[in-house]
Amino acid sequence: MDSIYSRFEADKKAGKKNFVVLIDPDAVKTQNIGQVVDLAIRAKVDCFFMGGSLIMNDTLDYSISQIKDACDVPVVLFPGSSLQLSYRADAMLYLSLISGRNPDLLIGKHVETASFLYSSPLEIISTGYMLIDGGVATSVSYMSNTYPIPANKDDIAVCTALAGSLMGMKLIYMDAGSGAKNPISESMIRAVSERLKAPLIVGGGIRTPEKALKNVQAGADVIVVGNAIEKDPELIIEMAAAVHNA
Ligand code: 1GP
Repeated sequence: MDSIYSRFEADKKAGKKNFVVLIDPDAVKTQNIGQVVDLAIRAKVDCFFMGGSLIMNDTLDYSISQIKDACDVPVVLFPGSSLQLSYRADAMLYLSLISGRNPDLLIGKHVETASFLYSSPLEIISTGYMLIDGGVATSVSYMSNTYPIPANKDDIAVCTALAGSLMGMKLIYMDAGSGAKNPISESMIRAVSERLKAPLIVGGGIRTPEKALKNVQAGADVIVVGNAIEKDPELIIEMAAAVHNA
């Protein structure tokens, strides 16, 4: 199997856009995960991301197994903390919170987990994670003890993404945070994507296929949606079509 990263990279070169469904492991027991997986297969969803800013239950392995038993769609850990580790996943976004100035999330947690991850079977994908102000205080901002980049400061977003790339991060993930009131503007996505060579992931507060389409037209390579799909799983079909047909 191609690595997840090489797929993102090849798809970016080919102009093919990816659609990712974010699953909160806490929600898997309450949500109808069978329905989500069926819809994801029909919609040809490219990946599942799995994680959350704060997980209340020890259901990560269980949640990943539910998906892996039902389909071949890759599962990528999107960890909100170093407790969110499971070898049942295919890969892990190795996140550095480069929009923030919390040293723990720039190097501290990485040192703590390095020995486990270095010899793990997971594909570890170095990812510059940028939190962008989405109009409300988000769990990720509170839990990470960092300020997001102001929503109208495209220049700061561009320089942060380029700095992450120069430091060797393979992916850049711009996130307004789960349930953001305002998703990231097309202007900011365009400004970053025009300069950045690495694949650009965009998420946070995307509620409609129209916004997903505008984001990929502005240069996002990968669109991530969690909340809206949790509320209405049928949206997967239209969202994925909007992204894939862009
Ligand atoms: C959050 O980017 C993801 O980290 C998805 O956000 O849940 O608002 O879609 P939503």
